[in-house]
Amino acid sequence: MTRAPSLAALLLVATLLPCRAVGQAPDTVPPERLAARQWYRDARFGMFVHWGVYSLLGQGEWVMQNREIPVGAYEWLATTFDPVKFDARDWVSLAKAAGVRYITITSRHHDGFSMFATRATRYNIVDWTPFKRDPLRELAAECRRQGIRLFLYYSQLDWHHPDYWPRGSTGRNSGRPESGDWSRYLDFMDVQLAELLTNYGPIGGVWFDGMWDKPDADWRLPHTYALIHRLQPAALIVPNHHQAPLPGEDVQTFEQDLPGANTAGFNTDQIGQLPLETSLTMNRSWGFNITDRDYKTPQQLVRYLVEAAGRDANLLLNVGPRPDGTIPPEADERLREVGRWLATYGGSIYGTRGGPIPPRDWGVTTTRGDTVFVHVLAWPDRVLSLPSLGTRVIAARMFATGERVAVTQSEAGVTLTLPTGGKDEPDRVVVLTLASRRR
Ligand code: FHN
Repeated sequence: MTRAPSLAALLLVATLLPCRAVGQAPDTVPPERLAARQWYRDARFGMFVHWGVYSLLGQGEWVMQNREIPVGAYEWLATTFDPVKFDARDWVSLAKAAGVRYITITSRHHDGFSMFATRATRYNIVDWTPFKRDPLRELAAECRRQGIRLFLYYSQLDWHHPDYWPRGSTGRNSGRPESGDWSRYLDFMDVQLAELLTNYGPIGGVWFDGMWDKPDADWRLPHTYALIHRLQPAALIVPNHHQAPLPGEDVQTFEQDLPGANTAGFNTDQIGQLPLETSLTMNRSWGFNITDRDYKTPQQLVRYLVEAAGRDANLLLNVGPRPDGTIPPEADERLREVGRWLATYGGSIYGTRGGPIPPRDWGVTTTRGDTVFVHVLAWPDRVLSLPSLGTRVIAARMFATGERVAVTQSEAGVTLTLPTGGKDEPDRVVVLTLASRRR
């Protein structure tokens, strides 16, 4: 890996170079980014990792805000962060066993602490803690070694930085001076983003979060997006701003909701043309929460993955590692369980697209070429009626066993007679081979 550029060079890269790119017509998406979007849609399943100083308190990643911990006290807490049991190989091997194709890790969350080596502030894991190692560097190397793509979560919201001013809806009781220079804060972020996209090899993309704290502020997005697209043309921009997609973005992400739903209260119902993703907690917390035992069952997680795929969306399933760097056993076993399911049924998820039948009470469909996978998630009866697929079904069989499924079809639709067994399966997958629409 090349020697990290000086802060001056980074400032130049971060502040001046993007200007040239900004002139481009919005969204003329270069081929390598289109290819990266395709890869992303085929990947279907990622592992989200919320890990940082907040893990020490075991009350989730919002503890600084929720307990109104002043900057000084939180800075002291950060000096005690020493995750000696962190092992990138363990994390990536678990991700592989789970069947995920990419990992999205918090390089910096709202507490403003950088989980990577940076020249932009000493408030980072290498300079501020006894750990002195750069977990992102180790993870990036191990992801390359095991063929997993690494995405970087980057918080635009900052409860620590003095220049995050004027304050937004949060971070008001952090004891910072009531002053600051917003453009200096934006420069600071661009310098860090330049480091993240220069010092860690090829990065799958940047997962932004926190803009909703100051929705009316000028976040200088075209500038920052152009910087990212310039430094790594294949890197995808995944913004969790809960709005319809903006120019320069590559993925539309939803949180704790399937696309189109809004039980969380902040997800938009405007679904654009970009690849889709939904992020989900395995219990109720993103960051490690020692008392949050409300874990979803492996069956519920498999079903959510399938429901997302049936809506043409990826699932980004979260883990909140413990302060020593280990993965909670409840999360470990659930990831491996989902991985075992994908080892059998992965062919009905990876590389597919949602549809052709929109989501139904009984389940969803996914498709690839002339094959349609009917995911029967909840259906008490043997006979299942489907609308017309626009062409003839020439064969139907159970995905796992190959058992033939009886089909009757007319212009009005298709009726499948499901086998009696398998009702306790999280997802009974019927494979329909269609007469090619091409012929
Ligand atoms: O505030 C964050 C939260 O801590 C977490 O990172 C989630 C992940 O999608 N996003 C924000 C809440 O919308």
